[in-house]
Amino acid sequence: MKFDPSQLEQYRREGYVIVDCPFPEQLTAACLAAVDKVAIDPEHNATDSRGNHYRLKPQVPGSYWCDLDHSLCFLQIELHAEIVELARQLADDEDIYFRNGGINELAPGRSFKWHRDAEDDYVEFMHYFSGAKRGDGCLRVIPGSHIGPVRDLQAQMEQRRRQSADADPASVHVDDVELTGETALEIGRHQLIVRSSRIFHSTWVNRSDRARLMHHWLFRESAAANHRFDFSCYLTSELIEQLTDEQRRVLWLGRQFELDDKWEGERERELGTVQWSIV
Ligand SMILES: O=C(O)CCC(=O)C(=O)O
Repeated sequence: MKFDPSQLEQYRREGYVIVDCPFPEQLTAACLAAVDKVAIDPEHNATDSRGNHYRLKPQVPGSYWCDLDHSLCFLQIELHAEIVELARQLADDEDIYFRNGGINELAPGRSFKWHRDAEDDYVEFMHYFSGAKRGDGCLRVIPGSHIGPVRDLQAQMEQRRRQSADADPASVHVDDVELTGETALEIGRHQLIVRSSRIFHSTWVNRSDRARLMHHWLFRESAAANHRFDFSCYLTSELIEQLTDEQRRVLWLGRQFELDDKWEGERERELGTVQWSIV
C-alpha cells in the first residue's frame, strides 16, 4: 500500500494523516489477547514509574519495556509488509530500519502534556486499539507544527498555564491548556494515525474508567545514527524464526551499526535482562 498524492500532501502540510489499518483485524485481536494474558492488577504495578504501563508490568523496574512491545504479535503489526511500504515511501528510502515500538496504556485520570517527540523528522505510527475519543484521552495536535520551531507554541502554552484556573495545569491529571489551532484526532479502532515525530501534541485526560491502549512504533532512514537496539540481543531465536526475511531485513539483523549513545543508560540497565519472545 502506498499513500496517494492527497494523503502525501496532507502529511507534508499538516504533519499527520489518518488511514485505515492496512493489516487484518486478527493481528490486533492477537495483541489484545496477549495483553489479557500478561496484564496484572494495576494496584500491584508499583514499578511503572514511567506512567505508561497501567496494567503492563515493566520487565525491569522503571523501564519503558514490558513483555509485549516487541513480542511476536506486536512485531507482526509493526513490521507488516504494508506498513513497511508506507514507511519507506515517506522516508524515500528502501533501507529503513525499525527503531522501536511501544505501548502506552493510559490510566484513567491521566494525560500526556504538550510536547514534540524529537527535533529530527521521522514517521511514527499510532494505533489506538479501541479507537479514541476525547473522553478516553485521544490525541490533540497542532496541524503544521512539525515545520519550524515550536518556541511560540511553548510560550503560548506556558502563558495559558499561568492563566489557568487549575491549581497545577502541568499535572498529568488535568487537561493541558487549549492552544490556538489545535485539533483532536478522534479515531476508530481500525484506523491508524501516521504522523511526524515533530508535530506538537498532547492528549486529553482519559476520563473513562478503563485504561486506553495505544500501540506506536517508528522507523528511521538508513543514514540516521539513531539505533536504540541491536535486536539480535533482545529477540529470542524462537521469535526470529517466525519472521519473514523481509521483516528481518527491517530489523537490520546480522548487520554492523553504531548504537545511539542517547540510550546507553537504558542499555546498561536492560541488556541481558529485557527480551521479547512469543507470548
Ligand atoms: O498515548 C498517547 O495517546 C500519546 C502519547 C504521546 O504523546 C507520545 O507517544 O509521544
